[in-house]
Parts: sequence; C-alpha cells; structure tokens
Amino acid sequence: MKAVIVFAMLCGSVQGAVIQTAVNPANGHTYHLLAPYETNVNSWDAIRAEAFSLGGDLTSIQDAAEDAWIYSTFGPTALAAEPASNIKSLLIGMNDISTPWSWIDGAPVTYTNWVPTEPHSSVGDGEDYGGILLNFWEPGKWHDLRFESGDVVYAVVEVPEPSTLVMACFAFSGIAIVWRRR
Ligand SMILES: [Ca+2]
Ligand SMILES: [Ca+2]
Repeated sequence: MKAVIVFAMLCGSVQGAVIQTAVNPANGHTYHLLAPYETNVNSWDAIRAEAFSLGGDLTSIQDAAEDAWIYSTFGPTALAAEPASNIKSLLIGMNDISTPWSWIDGAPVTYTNWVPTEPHSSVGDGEDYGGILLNFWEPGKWHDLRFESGDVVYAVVEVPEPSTLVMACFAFSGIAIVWRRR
C-alpha cells in the first residue's frame, strides 16, 4: 500500500510541471508541454533542467509534419493557460547563443518555419532562442526571442522514447480504474 502511495505521488509530481502530454504517432516520441515560464524570471538553463528531469530536452523539429503536430497539439492549451499575455510562444530547442541557429540535440537544420523577416538577430545578441508564435504576428511561424523580455514561453519537451514514467503512470491509472470498478 505504501508503495502505491509513493508511486501515485511520483506521478503527481511530474504532472506538477507538465500541463499536457502527448505521443506523436509519426515518430513514437513523447512530448510534454511545461507550465508557463516568464522569461524575465526564468532562465533557458532552468527550463532545460526541467526537461532533463523528464528524460528529454526541448524539442528538435525535423520536418513540417512534426512542426504542425506540435503547434496543433500544444498551441490551444498554451493559449488557454494562465497567465494571460499578448506575447506567448512555444519554446523549442533551437538557439544561436554561440553558433548560427542550431538544434540543441545536434540534429542538422533541415527544416525551419521562420516568419519571413526572422530571425533578424545575430549570434549571441540576446535574441537567441527559437519560439513558435501563438497569439501575435503570424501564429504558427517561428521567431527569435530573448530572455529577460517578459514574454511568456511554454516549453515543448521531446522524449525520444515513450517516457517509461508516463507509461507507468498510464498503467497505474488503468489499474486504479479496474480496481475501482470491482
Ligand atoms: Ca523531433
Ligand atoms: Ca541571436
């Protein structure tokens, strides 16, 4: 019984930072949408630490299909979430902190979806983080954003394999439902 309670707490603690989880049928990867971060309070490193704790990292987008799936799956949740902001973005795993725009997992940049005038900054000038626009400019397109701006970002974490903890939590929910029905 004690083990069950501990396990339930473990599932609960993960969901504390995660506001939505979905598996992309195209690649089998698990994606989490994290609770909002205000960029004047939270750092890029702090957000990545949260992603690492979930067994993944900020998403690396390989093609138009993955981009469209992420936007349609998580955009509505982020738009509806508090706090309200005129500038909301989904934070993705691309930056030009010290090199030209590159994915943090080292994947080649084969696909991008920038607003035509973006990214308009240079390497390491502050506007160094890629985001998918949600409620301003051209929603669905990408822009480069800066931390300390006060923008609200919703990080999209990609876990290469279906997360074992998430699957275990699903299994646990199933057991709990079956147990309740008895
Ligand atoms: Ca990916
Ligand atoms: Ca830049």
